[in-house]
Amino acid sequence: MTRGHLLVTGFGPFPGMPRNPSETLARQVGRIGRHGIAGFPLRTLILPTAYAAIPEMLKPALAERPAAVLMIGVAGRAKRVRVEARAVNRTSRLFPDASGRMPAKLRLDRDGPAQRRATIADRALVALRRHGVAAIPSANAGRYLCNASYFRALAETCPVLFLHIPPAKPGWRRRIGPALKQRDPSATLPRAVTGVGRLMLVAARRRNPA
Ligand code: PCA
Repeated sequence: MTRGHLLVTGFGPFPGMPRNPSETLARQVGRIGRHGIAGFPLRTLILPTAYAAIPEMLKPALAERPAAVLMIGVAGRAKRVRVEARAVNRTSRLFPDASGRMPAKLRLDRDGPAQRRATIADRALVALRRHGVAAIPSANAGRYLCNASYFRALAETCPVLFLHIPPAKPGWRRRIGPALKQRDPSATLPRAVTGVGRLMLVAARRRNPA
């Protein structure tokens, strides 16, 4: 039996977002963790922003039994990194996906619960802030692909968390002391998110000692 891995997901472009910074960030985290994090290997998956990607790509990736799943998406109007505490069993028929399709139904899963909650959001918020990122808690991941993917991933028993990032960089930086200021600011967010991955893996190991 494998001990699992950290699955880090980002999204590709979608209408109104020709370049998705969540893809860049997921790849940066992948590079930082290329030799493993907390003894676990890391896998990066960039999902097309399309409803079909959930059964075709996310579901098979979850079937590989990751030890933890860290998901990243962009929120067009966010000024801060948002730690998403839950996903709802809802979608919207207002916004077509990257393939021009709308979801078939307003409920994501006919037999699923109204919402699914993350167990690790509070700790992740603390870790991000400690790394110099002005993150805020959120209970609304939207009604689009991020919420839909998160809702599916939260059906797994391992730690799962979704981070929404702002499209532009400056907003996520905290007002920080001189020591942190000396660091390369563009490295702050990838390092902080890698730190969240680490704490998820530690939590996974505690839940499920090998
Ligand atoms: N953001 C969108 C989908 C893909 C992404 O990066 C969302 O918030 O649903």
